[in-house]
Amino acid sequence: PQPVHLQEYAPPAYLVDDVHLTFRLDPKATRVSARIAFRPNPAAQDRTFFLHGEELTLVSARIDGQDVTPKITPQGLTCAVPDAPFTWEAEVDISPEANTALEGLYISNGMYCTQCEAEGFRKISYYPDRPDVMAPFTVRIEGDAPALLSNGNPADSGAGWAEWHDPWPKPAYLFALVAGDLRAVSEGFTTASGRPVELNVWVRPGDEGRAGYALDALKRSMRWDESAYGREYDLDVFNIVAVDDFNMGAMENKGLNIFNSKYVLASPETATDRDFDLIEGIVAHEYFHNWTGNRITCRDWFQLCLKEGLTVFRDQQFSGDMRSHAVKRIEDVLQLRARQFREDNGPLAHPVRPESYVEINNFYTATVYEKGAEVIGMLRRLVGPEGYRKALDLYFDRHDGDAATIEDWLKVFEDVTGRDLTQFRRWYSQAGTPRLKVAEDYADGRYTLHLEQHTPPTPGQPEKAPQVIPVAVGLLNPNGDEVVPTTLLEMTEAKQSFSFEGLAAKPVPSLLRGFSAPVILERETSAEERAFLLAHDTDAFNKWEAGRQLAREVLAKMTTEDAAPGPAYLDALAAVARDDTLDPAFRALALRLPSEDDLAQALANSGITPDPWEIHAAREKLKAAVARHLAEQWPALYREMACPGPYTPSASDAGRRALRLTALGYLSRLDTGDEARRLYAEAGNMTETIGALSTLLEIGRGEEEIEAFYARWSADRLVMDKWFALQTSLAPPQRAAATARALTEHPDFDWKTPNRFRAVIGGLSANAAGFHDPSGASYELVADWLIRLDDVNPQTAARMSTAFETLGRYDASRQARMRAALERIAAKPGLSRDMGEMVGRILG
Ligand code: B3K
Ligand code: ZN
Repeated sequence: PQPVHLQEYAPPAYLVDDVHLTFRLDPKATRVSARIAFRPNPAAQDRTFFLHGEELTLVSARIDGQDVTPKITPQGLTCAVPDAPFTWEAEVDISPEANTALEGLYISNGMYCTQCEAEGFRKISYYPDRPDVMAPFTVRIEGDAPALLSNGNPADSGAGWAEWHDPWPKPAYLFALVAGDLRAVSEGFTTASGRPVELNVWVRPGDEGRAGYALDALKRSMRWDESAYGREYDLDVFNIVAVDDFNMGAMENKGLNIFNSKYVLASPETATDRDFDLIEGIVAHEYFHNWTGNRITCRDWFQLCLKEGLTVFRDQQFSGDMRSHAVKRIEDVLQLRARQFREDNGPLAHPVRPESYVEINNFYTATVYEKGAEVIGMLRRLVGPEGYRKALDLYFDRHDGDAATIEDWLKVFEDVTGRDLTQFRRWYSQAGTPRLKVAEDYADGRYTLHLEQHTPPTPGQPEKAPQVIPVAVGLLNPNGDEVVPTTLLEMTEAKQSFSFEGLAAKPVPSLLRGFSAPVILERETSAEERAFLLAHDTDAFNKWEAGRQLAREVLAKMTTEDAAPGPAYLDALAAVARDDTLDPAFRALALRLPSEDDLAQALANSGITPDPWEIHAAREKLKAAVARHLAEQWPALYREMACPGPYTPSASDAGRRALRLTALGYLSRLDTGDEARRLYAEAGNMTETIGALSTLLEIGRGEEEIEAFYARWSADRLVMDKWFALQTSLAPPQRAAATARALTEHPDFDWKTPNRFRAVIGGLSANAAGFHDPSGASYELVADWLIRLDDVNPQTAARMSTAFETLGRYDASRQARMRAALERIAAKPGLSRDMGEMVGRILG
């Protein structure tokens, strides 16, 4: 398959003024009739009339009422058309039942639903399926389901049919249809300017009791977007639907968001604090897309970060406002490093705005999303909150109704602030994580930071030019007082020095406060200095970061030199554990050790070949050492952090539970799991149940509890996903492949349901030591299943191939086995375009 290039963008030959669709629903043969008003695009050179269309059976086609015979290929059709506005009518048949790829119109658990982004609409109707063709849609659905939903406002309905009208011009990727036996949990909302809106969360009968939190989160999001960005909702209804079979988290279809049920349904008994947190964030994310994505969309898919980076940034701001900014920032950076830095430092590295792709679905990545959000955070830091708000106001004003580009986006910042963002654009075009080397000197009251930036080569980009790096710095006196509050240094050169005058003593720098840029800081310093910052830094992020660096260095030494953990680290950790002036959620994060994959990445970055089994062993040893060092603290902390009263998913209660469960984790290394077993037996909510169970699994116990859990929850799909995932992700390294294999033979392993597949196969890939079993057993198992899934659901299969993206880090034997597994995938007859591209890029 030929790649598509950003450079080749050409405006559409025809524009669409109006779309009418009629669906006569049938599992085997749904008839889709389209009436579309086309008009030649004066801005286009080309006059070829081409409509995308895949896996469609054309029944009839007419232009201005006259039958026509288009020329059909597997990708679409062409037809001779008038050189003036005309009406196109076509009927096609499609088979939702046969659609296992979950793209286009498909059936999940007896209900019809759609997923069109990025290019799924072409499996529903012949259409110019590209985001820069926007039109109002009117949709008629005929079927016998109680709920018949589409985008926009309800227009009319009767027995067995319903009509919807969406007045806001939109690209086809935002089209949606849902039909099935669904019940709405509803509430009214009045926007700031007084527009009444009906909010509905649609769930299957019986699930109504689990929809309340999503509905609440929706209301909070709507209010927040009004106050933080001045953005109001623009239709009479807002619908959210929960479906069980879904390739990703959720989808922002105009007025009809479709969600993976995992991110809608929650009750204290079935969902963990983490689930509640994710539901709030994802509901907000999809809602925020209404302005950043829908009202202003992307000109082409290369501009994906225009809507995704910005919307992630907005949902991060929202969650920070709802919960704690410090804790949210730490969690976001943990994610960024775990997923985006990992991607950016391997064969799949690509710019925030990629320049070519074979399958666009392969580019819904951590780089586009999370690094895309970081880039916006940097812009905001550079222009300040007021400049940012002004720029956004101008963006909404100037581009409402447009399919825009990154150039448009940056231009509003330039126009509002007068800044030249030419160099800043490199954040969008250069892949790879910049390294920021720091040296310093101090003499006569003058303290100088010498900064040097360097970005390693990435596929297709051997050389990198210097980027604009906002470095937020504060300086502390040796006694712990802050002598220079947070100051933003703007680095633009490859090497640059910044001085601070009038200092009485050599200060301790707190660098990159709040993680002010997505870079890897390289600075040699002592364990004592890190412990000092952990104790005294006024910047919550850097306080945590100091502890994290310390832990990483301790773990690295334990892994490579078999050293014992030093007192600087253990005592610093003890101080955090004891400090009850700190937010419990923060303490829980500070007491958590870096993950095995984080350490592997850190070792690889410093030129050492990581051995996942040694890392695992060292990390276990460190856990035991921390457990012993604070032996007296854990039982007390565990008791004190119990939440009085009934469960609430509030950030403060969740923080207490997180700290309590962290204490339990350490405690269990001293009491062989007695306390965890007690908690499992008495747990009053899923957070505690999962906390107790994972603690037991981590110390190699919990067999009885695994059985009891199954007996209690086997009828609940979402809870069973947790049961599967826990066992594969926490299996001891030697047993991981066998555990996963056994679970793939379990009667409840519905491998065609993405959530279940991800629970088992994704769980194994997330078990760093287990996945990197030196025998290659896990590589083989994952490859077997990716091959199998590829025929059924290429998108999900391709996404999961990223388990192999770290290939270059490991020893020759592991690399050879990973390669063999990948080559076996590559050799599969009829391999999908999705998987072909991924495996090709990983193999290099
Ligand atoms: N825009 C969708 C993602 C679509 C993924 C297509 N493979 C969800 C989101 O980012 O909000
Ligand atoms: Zn999004």
